[in-house]
Amino acid sequence: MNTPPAAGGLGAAAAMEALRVAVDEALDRALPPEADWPATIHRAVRYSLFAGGKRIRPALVLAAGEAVGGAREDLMPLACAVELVHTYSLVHDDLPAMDDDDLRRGKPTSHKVFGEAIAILAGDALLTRAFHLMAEVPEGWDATRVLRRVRAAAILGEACGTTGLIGGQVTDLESEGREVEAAALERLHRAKTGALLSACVRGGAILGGAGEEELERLSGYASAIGLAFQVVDDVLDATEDAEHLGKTAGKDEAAKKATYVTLHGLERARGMAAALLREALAAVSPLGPRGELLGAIARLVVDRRS
Ligand code: GRG
Repeated sequence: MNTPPAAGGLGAAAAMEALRVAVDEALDRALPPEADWPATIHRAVRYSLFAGGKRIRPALVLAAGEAVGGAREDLMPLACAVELVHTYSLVHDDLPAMDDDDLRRGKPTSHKVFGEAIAILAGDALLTRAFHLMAEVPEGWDATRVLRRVRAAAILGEACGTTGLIGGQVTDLESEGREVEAAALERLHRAKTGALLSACVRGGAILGGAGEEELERLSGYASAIGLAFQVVDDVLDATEDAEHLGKTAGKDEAAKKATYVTLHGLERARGMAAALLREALAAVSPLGPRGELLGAIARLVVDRRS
């Protein structure tokens, strides 16, 4: 895509990889071992969680929190919680009653491997563990740290709810086979995809102790990448194959779904993604070097191929 040149290059890639490893280790510690009773559900939860996601959402939590001076220890529970929530949404979205998909993260979907009932319960378990984890406040924390944790949990809860993920999904289901206007499509995606991405950035910033001005700046960044993420997803669905995507390709066209590509055409959709990237980069540029990782993640969102 026609995006501004990257700064940070290999340094940013190495930083992202280090975040991914740290998050995977924390997720592993946060979940019961596979063999623990009842083993089937622990296997199903771990199967989807460790199937190879890009970990963009946890990276956003850590990058936003550290940009405003937060400590990794304070940020990691939310970083894990957002990945647990995201994985739950993928497992449920793939169910026969929703998108009915066979492939996710390059592997057979949860219901194909474990059956529908266990896949539903695995999604429920992932969502429940996310908020359980947020509530596990260590002894001895002062009121400020506890309050920040509660605020971040509330932001995550709102993003999961009827005006966020769930609302977006309901609107998506109701839009199938209908004409959708550009404004309605944007609203749908700001809820379905943008709300969780925004909760990652804003929640991370709050945990890191951001002031009002920093929070507003980071919210602008979050809003731009939230929408860019979905525009790029639509472009990828129209242009990439299943091998690259790790999920079924061309589903939008097959389902006659309104997307940024069907509404605006491929080139304009690519142009929109590039403009949103510029907006995101402009929002974090006053943070200087502290905002570099956020800039790198915005590039990753727009330049990704899966
Ligand atoms: C509550 C069932 C339910 C659904 C909520 C978020 C959502 C709605 C459904 C998930 C499926 C979907 C198509 C979401 C749109 C956002 C998107 C493209 C998700 C894929 O995110 P990536 O690319 O995936 O970050 P990885 O596998 O890398 O983590």
